[in-house]
Amino acid sequence: MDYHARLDSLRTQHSQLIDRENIRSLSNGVWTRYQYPVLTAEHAPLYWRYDLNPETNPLLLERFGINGVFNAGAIKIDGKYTLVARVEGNDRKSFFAIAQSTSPVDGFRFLPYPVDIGSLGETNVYDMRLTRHEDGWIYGIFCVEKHDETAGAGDLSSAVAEAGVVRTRDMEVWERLPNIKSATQQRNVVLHPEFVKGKYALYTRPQGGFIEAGSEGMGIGFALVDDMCNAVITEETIIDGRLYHTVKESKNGEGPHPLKTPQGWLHMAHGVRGCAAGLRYVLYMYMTSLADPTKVIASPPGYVLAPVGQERVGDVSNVLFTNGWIADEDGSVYLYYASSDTRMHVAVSTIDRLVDYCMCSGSDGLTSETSVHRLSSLVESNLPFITDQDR
Ligand code: BGC
Ligand code: BMA
Repeated sequence: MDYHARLDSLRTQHSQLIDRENIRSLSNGVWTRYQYPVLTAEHAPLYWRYDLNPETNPLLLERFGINGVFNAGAIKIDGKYTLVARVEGNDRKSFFAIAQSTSPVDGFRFLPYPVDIGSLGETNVYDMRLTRHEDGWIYGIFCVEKHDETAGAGDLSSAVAEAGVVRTRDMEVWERLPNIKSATQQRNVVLHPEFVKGKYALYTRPQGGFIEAGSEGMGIGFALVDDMCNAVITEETIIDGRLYHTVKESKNGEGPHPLKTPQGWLHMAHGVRGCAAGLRYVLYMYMTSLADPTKVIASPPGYVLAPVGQERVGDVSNVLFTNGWIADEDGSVYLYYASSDTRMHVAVSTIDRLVDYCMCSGSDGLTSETSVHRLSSLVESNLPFITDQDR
């Protein structure tokens, strides 16, 4: 195929992908998934992946390969559903790029340039949580990672993770603030949208090592800091701990910032357990009190979403991860979640459904026996409603 024929065909495929209408699919009543991913590597503009000059690229070869588009922060701004995606090149380095649509479920298109947040000497950045704070700024907190210089010679995988911070008012001009200072490594740090006791409040995830939670990594923490321009974590309270034989046995981390409801703050998080296939990441929910955001008031058992179908397979298989959701004016909530470190999906719910799910699903009894009791009492209370068709 010559240059022009190949370019025509690439352009057609790209616009068909972006213009494809999404369709509602699987639902557990709590979340309804949409069938097609909302962002993939193939959504990247052709002018990112190719040098389009026929003189310098006569064979029309890819010059900047995109490995995956995932773990996006989300915000609605000027009526546009806006995702700040983690875009990872074939070279394993990731960066942030903004994709927007006037629809919450399809039509996402990348802005021409990636976000330039500068550098404080890190090797890699990823997983931005966006928070429109009551101080008037939109903050982005993300993970910055670099090699652990104290690692032994030849150990190239020990790394150090910290929380990086940027802020913006318009999603165009970004101001890089100093990384958050903490005695432990940190990933999955999220800014709470309101002041708490007059301070900025952070959800944290202290960890002993880069991968292992270690004795410091007992779960999702909560910390108050005076200043986001020089944030220092001094005291952390673990609000949602890791537990033996649960979906968050190995690790857990806050997803996007919690949503305020009359009944409490609604949280979405990821839980990780180890198994023969490696780490398995699923999504779970909980609620905290409006009066005391460190107090968990609802904690339904297990996950609310886990990888299904094609979601199970990708660059890092068996992973669902989220760091973005949008609560719309009409009470709908759009969850932007990634599967297997490869692509972004959307699922929809409503505030009412999510509160009902959290408040009315009971809690994890932590043993097989309690599961038997919980199920048996459900069957018993269902007896008057069971018809022949159900048997
Ligand atoms: C990867 C992340 C991953 C982390 C821990 C990093 O190097 O970029 O995607 O979450 O390691 O496994
Ligand atoms: C990490 C996260 C994500 C990633 C996940 C699975 O710990 O921070 O970036 O999606 O592992 O690889």
